[in-house]
Amino acid sequence: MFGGNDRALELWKSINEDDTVITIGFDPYEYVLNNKQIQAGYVWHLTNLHRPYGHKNGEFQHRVAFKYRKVCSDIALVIEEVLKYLPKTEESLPSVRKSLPSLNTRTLNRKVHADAVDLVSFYEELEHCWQPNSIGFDDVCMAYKDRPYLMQRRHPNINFYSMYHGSAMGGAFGLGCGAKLANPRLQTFIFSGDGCWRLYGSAIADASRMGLRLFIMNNSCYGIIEQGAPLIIPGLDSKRYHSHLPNIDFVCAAKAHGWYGYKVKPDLSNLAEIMDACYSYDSQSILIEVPVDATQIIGMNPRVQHLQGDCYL
Ligand SMILES: Cc1ncc(C[n+]2csc(CCOP(=O)(O)OP(=O)(O)O)c2C)c(N)n1
Repeated sequence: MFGGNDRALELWKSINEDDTVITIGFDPYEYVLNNKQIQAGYVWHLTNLHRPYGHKNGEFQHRVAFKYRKVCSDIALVIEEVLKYLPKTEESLPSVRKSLPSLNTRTLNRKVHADAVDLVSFYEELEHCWQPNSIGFDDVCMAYKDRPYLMQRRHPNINFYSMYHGSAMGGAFGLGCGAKLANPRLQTFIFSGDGCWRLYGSAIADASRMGLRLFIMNNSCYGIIEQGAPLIIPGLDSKRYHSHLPNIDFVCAAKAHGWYGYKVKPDLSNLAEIMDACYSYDSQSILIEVPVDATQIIGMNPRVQHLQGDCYL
């Protein structure tokens, strides 16, 4: 749902009583189900948790419209067994990844203001840069709907985690620190917004030698609010969104806190060099400021469709 590509959303919306859905783990919360029940005739829930968060009597029957079955055991073992019965698709082979068709059909606006990067080109270029043993986190900012939307498929070199369930701005920075502490050999990337930054920015000096790679998607505003508010509170004077943020020079901020700082050029001509630096330096933390135009809408936010009246983004 949130961050889903067009084909995934189309399939999800088409689910009906004739379908079976197999969930590997199950986090049936608002950002995934939009407060609706899964409409499949049968939902199989594979899990290793006896009491998953938000369960009723250990189960999620209340989150599905029809039949529900929970299989609680070693998930890997169950999947290995199940896969024997599913048809093999080429998609599972990393070698054919490059030639796979796009799963998106919307036409995206590529015209951004002169100082900003085109996000489509930015994320596409990054796809060529990921090296093995990388891990990434999307903070509660547009990156958590845009990056997965454009990336579409899992990259063999990097596992990404998006912060939409807890949805507390700034949380990805803590996750990045945790991942790096748990396994210092992981190349750890965090995608955060200039609004999210305001929740942890004062703490970055303490992480200057942790070898973190922090991308700040800087659009001088709470972009998700700016994009969502017209749908959620139609007719409200945009001044009352309170979404504007005074600009910060993030490269200066990085250097002032003992980090290295780079700014991505609008034409992306220095992105490869910046990524080389990310993979070359060891324990030195690096901040990368990405100038972004908040009017460029990439990933969908289906969640706003049911957020009306008294609600929180
Ligand atoms: C602690 C907290 N406060 C408020 C929100 C509501 N909220 C969700 S996204 C967002 C804006 C994020 O702004 P920014 O980091 O600049 O990212 P952008 O949307 O511009 O990409 C806000 C205020 C939240 N999720 N968490």
